[in-house]
Amino acid sequence: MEVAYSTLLARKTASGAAKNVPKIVSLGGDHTIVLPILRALYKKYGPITVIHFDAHLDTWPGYAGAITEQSQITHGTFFYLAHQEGLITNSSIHAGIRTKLAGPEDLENDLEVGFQLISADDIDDLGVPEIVERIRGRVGSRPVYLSLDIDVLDPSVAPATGTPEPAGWHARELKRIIRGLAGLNFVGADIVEVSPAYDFAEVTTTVAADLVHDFLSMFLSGAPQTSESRTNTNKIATAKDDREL
Ligand SMILES: [Mn+2]
Repeated sequence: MEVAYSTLLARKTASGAAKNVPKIVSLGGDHTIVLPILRALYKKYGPITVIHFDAHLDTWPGYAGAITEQSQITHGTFFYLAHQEGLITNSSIHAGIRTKLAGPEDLENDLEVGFQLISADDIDDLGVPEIVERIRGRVGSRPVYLSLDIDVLDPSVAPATGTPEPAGWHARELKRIIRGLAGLNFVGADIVEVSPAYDFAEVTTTVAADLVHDFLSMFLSGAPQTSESRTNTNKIATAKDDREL
């Protein structure tokens, strides 16, 4: 994964300008792929800031039952390992978290790894605009990698995943938050933990593909969504309502 990612990063973009580094969107699969991706991005950009959408922290320092060095590397530990290797900054942020904790030490460790935390319930208490502002304020203009575990969505919206957690976000809420992140200094993105074998009527794969479309639109547009463009969107919606009335 690391060699493949580094190889693609070294290629020119479609525009051909050497200074334009390709932005790669990876589809998975096990979330562990983020560790080699971060190793490759680090070589290009230095320490990376991460925006992480997930039900779980993925910052565990270890794994009960992991008895070899290799078995420590899992989809629950890769961010801890990335921190140990110095690949990520301490300005990262999780969103959509609603995991069961082993104890307060899980959160203490999470802070140590460099993450701030927005919980799934914050969608009700803070709302979409405040969540967007917190994420934008946290990462600033740093090179940022977007990692989206499909289990951030409620299992009724995205059932085909390995560790489903009830009471997650709806696709509409997640899409609004992601659109609000346009204009940040993204260096790559992924959508992971989609398991088509467990899907029903392609519900999960449809929403996953739709989110990837949003990533690509965001990468290509580059422009932040301003309050003016939000107002314009509202105007379009209002005009449509008037027509329907
Ligand atoms: Mn995950």
